[in-house]
Amino acid sequence: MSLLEKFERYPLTFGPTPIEHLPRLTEALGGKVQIYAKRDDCNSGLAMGGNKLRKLEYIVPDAIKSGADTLVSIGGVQSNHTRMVAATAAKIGMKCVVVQEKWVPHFDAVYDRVGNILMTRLMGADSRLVDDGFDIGIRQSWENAIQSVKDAGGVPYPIPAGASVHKYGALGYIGFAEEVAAQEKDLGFTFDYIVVCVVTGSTQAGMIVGFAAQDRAQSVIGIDASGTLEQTRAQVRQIVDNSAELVGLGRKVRDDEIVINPDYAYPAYGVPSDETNEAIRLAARTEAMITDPVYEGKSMQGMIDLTRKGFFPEGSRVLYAHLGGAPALNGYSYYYKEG
Ligand code: 5PA
Repeated sequence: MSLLEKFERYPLTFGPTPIEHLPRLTEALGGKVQIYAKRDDCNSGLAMGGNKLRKLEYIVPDAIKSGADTLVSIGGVQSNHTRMVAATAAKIGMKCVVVQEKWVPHFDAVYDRVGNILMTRLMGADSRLVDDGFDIGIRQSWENAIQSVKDAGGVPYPIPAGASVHKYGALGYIGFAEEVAAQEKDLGFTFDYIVVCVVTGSTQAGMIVGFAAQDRAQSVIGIDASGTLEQTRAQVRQIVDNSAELVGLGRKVRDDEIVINPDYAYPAYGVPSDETNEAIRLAARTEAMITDPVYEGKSMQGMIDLTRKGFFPEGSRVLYAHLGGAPALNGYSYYYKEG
């Protein structure tokens, strides 16, 4: 039985996302560990999709019920999340205000004109650039934006960074775990590990709760891309606890079931290392699978490095959760001018 039965879902995605084998990447990494990807990056027709839509599907019914007319959220200049909130607002006929903070010390000339922010503006969102730096917590700039909607006579519906500390923020990725289990039945095998990028936390937290119900939460390997490990870990812990309670998991998730690897977040949030860029190139050249320098490139780097190091025992099947994010590449064109 699904843990999500009692929750309303407003469809924004195509439905279950495909799982595909990545034979050329598998081969390039030595062939001893079979690499697969679950393509949440291809999950919707709304503005190129991605992980936030899975989360937002469980938030929209509450937003509609609240009588709000404006979704208000926050992220960095090249936030995928704010793009997805803008897309959702357009789709459900609400207005949208998004605060875009300077989370990344990055100076490509068109960084604030292309990719995510371009699409966000195109979909009619009121995108407000502010100077504050990176922080996954609750932000004054977001609270000011919520107040500004009220001052103008509107009814805001607040969605925190990455939709993570929202009460329903992790439900979508509890659904992901159930979806994987159903797909495994058809495939005739189970995955030994799931690799996922973690920053604001509700993607991995949802997976942990969902896979805890299948007693295999510790097979979810979070690859930190925040560079603020303690804060991210504490936020994952809190979302896991709240969500486990909300869905009636029936037990407390143990600390050892929350696995976050900090080794690939360097040099900083939003800045790719040479190794990140090599990982992005390898996935692109073997599988035409496009990953970004902020999130998925780092989890790709982590998966590649862990495979090469022998972290996954021979014969393991590893599922890379591809959460989207490719539009941000446009803001990083200087890195890839020669491929
Ligand atoms: C993001 C997040 P969580 O924030 O749920 O941990 O997910 C990390 C993540 N992959 C992984 C992609 C493509 C992401 O966009 N993005 C944020 C954004 O503002 O876009 C919330 C930070």
